[in-house]
Amino acid sequence: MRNRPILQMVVFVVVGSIIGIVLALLIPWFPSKGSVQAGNVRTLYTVLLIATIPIFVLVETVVLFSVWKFRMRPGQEEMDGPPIHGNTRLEVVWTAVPAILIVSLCTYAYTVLRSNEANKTNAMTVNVTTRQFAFEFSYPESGGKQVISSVLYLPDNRPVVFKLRSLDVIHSFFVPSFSEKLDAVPGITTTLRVTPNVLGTYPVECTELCGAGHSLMRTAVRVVSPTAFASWLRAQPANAPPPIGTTPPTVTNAVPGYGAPSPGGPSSASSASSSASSGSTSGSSSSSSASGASTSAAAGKTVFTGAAGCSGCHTLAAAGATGTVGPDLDARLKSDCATAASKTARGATLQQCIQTAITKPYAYLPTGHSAGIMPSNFAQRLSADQIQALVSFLASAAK
Ligand code: HEC
Ligand SMILES: [Cu+2]
Repeated sequence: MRNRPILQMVVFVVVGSIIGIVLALLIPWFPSKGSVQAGNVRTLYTVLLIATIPIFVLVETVVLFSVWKFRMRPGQEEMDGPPIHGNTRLEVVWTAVPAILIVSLCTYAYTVLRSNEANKTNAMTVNVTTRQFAFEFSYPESGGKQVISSVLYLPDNRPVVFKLRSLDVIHSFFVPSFSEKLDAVPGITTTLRVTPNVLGTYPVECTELCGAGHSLMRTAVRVVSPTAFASWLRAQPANAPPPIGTTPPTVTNAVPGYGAPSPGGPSSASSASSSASSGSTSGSSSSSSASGASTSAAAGKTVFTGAAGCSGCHTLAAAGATGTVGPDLDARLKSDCATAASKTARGATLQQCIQTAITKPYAYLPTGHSAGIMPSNFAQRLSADQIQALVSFLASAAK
């Protein structure tokens, strides 16, 4: 009866594995399923659970059995264990079996990854622009108009290619129900592919600690029928102002890595401009023409209406700008700059005031406006000449 303990262990392992697998499959590990990719990931996890639980139960059973069976009994304190050298057959088995298991699980996981990341035909591109602390979605394929939304709308059963960009720090775009997640990294464009296949509304979260407002960086994705999506897209205003708190799309043209790669390097924001048209002059050409005061003001208008995105947020008749996010520069710039508090914080002359307002926007906050909305990095993003041109342009345009 030398084999009795082994038999008992085998029974124990089989029964324990079955109970363990049933329990593990009963646990709802994942949020509701919303995409083709999520289905693949879920199947992968089920296979992993079924493969790993018996191994766990086997190892623990042998460990506990040995601890119990070979424990030291009274009177054995001085005794040594039996001199065992090894067991070649056992060693071959416990090396080969795990090796085969790991190689096959890795191969399977790799095929799932490949299929989830595969290029699908008929895919729709959606640009995801992240910044502290919001997501902005824009739809380049919306019939020639610029559609921007703070809620992500997607048609059911259509592959989507997300192009992720960041305007400031690293963020991470995560829709738990899609089982897909990717970082948005300043300076580069990252690509994520998802095919939503269940109608519904799911949370979108930033999963990279990106600053004080990180926990608020959330929005929703609404997967709707293709016809509902088409009519939503049609109903969106063309060239609408961006959702409050997000940077207008024209600004993103000046962000390195945004849009089509441009040979002129990060600061040349000439490509990928849709609404800005000729306005998005590259840094070099506008600065070379900015010599005299009047040409400088003209260059300033170009910067104002172009890639810097000023006109998306400010109203200014001289530039044909009608933005309403920031102060109306026609109505307020002169009087705001004339207040004592502004003179202290931004400098006494109108020129100094404008210069400071552009390079250190929150040094003084005009009544009714708060910090954190006007981008604070124009001093780095624009050349000194471009800022000078903006200052002359605004000083001459302010009424
Ligand atoms: C995302 C929206 C946004 C963009 C883009 C933007 N601004 Fe502003 N701007 C604001 C807000 C909000 C304020 C008021 C609060 C503050 O000063 O930060 C402001 C304030 C100003 C002021 C001071 C106005 C006053 O009445 O005191 C000036 C001047 C100004 N912006 C110029 C510009 C220029 C030039 C650009 C482009 C290079 C620009 N802004 C881009 C939102 C924006
Ligand atoms: Cu974030």
